[in-house]
Amino acid sequence: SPPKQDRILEDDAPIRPESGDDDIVAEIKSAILSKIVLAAGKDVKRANIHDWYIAAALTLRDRIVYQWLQSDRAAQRRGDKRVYYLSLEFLIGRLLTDALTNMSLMGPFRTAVEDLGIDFDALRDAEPDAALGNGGLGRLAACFMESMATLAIPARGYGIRYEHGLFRQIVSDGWQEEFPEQWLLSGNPWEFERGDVVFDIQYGGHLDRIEQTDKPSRTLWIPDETIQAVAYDTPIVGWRGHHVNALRLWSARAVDPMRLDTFNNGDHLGAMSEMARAEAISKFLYPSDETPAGRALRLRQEYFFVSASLQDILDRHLHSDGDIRSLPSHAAIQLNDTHPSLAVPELMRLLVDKYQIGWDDAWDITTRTISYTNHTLLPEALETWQVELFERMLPRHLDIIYRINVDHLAAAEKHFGADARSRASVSLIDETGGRRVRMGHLAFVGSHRINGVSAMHSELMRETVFADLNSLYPGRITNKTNGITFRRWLHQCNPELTSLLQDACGAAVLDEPERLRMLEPLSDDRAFQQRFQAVKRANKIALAQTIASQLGIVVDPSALFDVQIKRIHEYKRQLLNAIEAVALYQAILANPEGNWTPRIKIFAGKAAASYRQAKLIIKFINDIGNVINNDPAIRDLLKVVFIPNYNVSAAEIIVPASDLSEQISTAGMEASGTGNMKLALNGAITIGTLDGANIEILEHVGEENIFIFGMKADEVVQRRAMGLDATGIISSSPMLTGVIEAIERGVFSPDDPSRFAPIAHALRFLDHYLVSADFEDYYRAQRAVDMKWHSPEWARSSILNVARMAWFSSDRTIREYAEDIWNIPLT
Ligand code: B1H
Repeated sequence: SPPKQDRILEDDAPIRPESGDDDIVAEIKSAILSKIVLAAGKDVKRANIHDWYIAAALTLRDRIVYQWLQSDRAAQRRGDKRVYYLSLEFLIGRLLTDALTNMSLMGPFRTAVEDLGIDFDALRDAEPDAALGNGGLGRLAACFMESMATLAIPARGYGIRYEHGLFRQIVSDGWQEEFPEQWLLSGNPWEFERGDVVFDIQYGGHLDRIEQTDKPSRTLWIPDETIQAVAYDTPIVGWRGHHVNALRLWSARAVDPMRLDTFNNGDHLGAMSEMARAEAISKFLYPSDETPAGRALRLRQEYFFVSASLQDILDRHLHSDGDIRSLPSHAAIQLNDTHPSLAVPELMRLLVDKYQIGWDDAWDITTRTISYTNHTLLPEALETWQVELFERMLPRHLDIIYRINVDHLAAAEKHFGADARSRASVSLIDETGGRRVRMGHLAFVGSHRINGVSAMHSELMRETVFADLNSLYPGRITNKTNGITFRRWLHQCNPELTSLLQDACGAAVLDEPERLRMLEPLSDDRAFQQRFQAVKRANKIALAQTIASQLGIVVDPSALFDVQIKRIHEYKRQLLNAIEAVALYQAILANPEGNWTPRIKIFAGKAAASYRQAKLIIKFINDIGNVINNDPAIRDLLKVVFIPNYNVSAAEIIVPASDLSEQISTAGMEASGTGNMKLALNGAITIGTLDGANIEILEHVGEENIFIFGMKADEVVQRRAMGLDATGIISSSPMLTGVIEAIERGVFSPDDPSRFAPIAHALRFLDHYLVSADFEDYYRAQRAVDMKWHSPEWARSSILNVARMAWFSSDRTIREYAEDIWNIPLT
């Protein structure tokens, strides 16, 4: 019976009305049917698969909402400290299966849906991916949101509700083409539009100084443009459904047309273009991974979501506490890379200009509240903004940054003395070649903790990009090695393996991943190995079917599935993998009777639309595939497959079906990697360099259970110092010579023999990523892979990888953030 009307507003009134129906399947069925009729306004007889998906999602959402409000009420009552995770990217993928597993409702929903005569898998596939991110950085934010909910940390994610997520990749004649992505086209059943949570965001204009007698002068910002941010909330359910947090995404819109002068002046067309300019802010995710776009619209996006989020955080804090100064005890703001660095001057602006707090107190509040995660040290990836652009768009913020810099440089002068080089290197303004605001420095100075994402990366932060800042503020840099949520990357994507693990380690393995250790004694057990391999084989058959239906290529599930899935980037060295395929192809042709290991090389990943060399590498992979796959002399010993439109949902199919995980970045360049963790957790053995979290994977799985090759980070630095020419290396490697000459002869591009000249040229003369330099050692490691594949050692190592990956759970990562950065006690 529903709660009585007079109790409904009381504090301890139940949130969820009691249901009299015990038969949960029947209840779900009838709820889904009424959603089709009442929410979609459709006759059940006319409903299509998408309608059924929406109805199922809304039915599930109803149940989540009760948990959600309960979680919020409890945190409110306890006065808990909250985490605010600011990120321009949340690469969530689909939510239905995620929410179903975490609500422990997968079984009943599947039954209910199939009882209604609907194919559950088709219904699940009707959900579009929420692709609001580029790659690892965005996916990490999604894993963290799930882990924070699982650990019942009161947290909120803040980002942008992009109308178009990451572009859809179509491969046409081997070339990547980009098409707009339309995830919102048929409605989004997960979100709640908060028409009452709207903030003004202002840009441009000028500053007025107000001199005050016996008080410091005040600065007034008179902006010349106002737009609005509207909140949309999506619930994020933790494991077992105990706790639910919100992801709050902002959508941009023009202010009420009544407030537009242009409209009132009768300039309706002008008003329209003003509205379009406002709405442009949340239209597109910038598709550049690692290389900041550097466009004015990007800076507008950054300020838009930072300002809306901070206004929201301060409103909420004041509402519940009443004292703005207690912010650091109630809020931890985590900046996901430098993209939200404007949080530092924006928080200062709100505290000083709006709440009239003195500068020094405001600075203390700011630095105790904010912390920053760095995700890359690549020089081209470090975000900076031209001072002129900054000043035009955000004059007050530039003014505040200058003021922060004054105190900061004074401290630097005290610390470094007359050393001008050190002072210039820590300044928030880069003065070398046009003045630019350094967003990484800004985030560093405004934070009490700065973290890297793997042990090696954090160490390189201390030694390279942030060396001087580290000496000025020692102890601020800490390491938080990335993790992945096991709910999505094991339980949901690999249910067969999960039930085998439950058999072997007990059902509690779902809650305590450390129990995976119990697999160790089973790793030599022939019967267990066979069950383990049967699961892998079933997953490979499923992937083979996807490949056959998408690409018309037949692959043998008993071949070794060799997988490289990630954004296409020169430093990730898909090219090294591809030229190894060419070398292998030539070796098989030269010795057809050799004892070759049948291999399927599987590639997937998107290239930034403007990244020419990366797009050429995609074409190269497709073209060598065309030649190799269709050469009868190869007799299916080697195939090269490029799966288009890599996204979270594709990963969920590929990861469980992989035997070999390619993690072959140039040492020192991949901050962490997280795909490496997903693949190892699902039993793929890594072939990799000593880079990022590969090093920690090696430490956990042991050197007999991973294939390590290539130059180490310090050797890379030394080698580059000797020049980028690889002529000597190539002449001492007949195999590499053969590969490059075949590329140059147009063996893989007979219709356009010079197509891959830029690739051959880079291999010969511009070996910045050490593809040529590492080739021989990589080829050697790959032959060790072949050897092991034919022995029982493969199954053993594969099982031991699963057994030893528990530490890479993002629950562990989040616990470390909570303890060392957020100061949030965990029960
Ligand atoms: C990572 C990025 C990134 N590092 C700029 N940096 C972007 C930088 O749109 N932009 O301007 C977008 C993304 N992404 C990745 O973060 C690292 O390369 C991985 O090694 C790491 O695992 C991941 C998560 O920490």
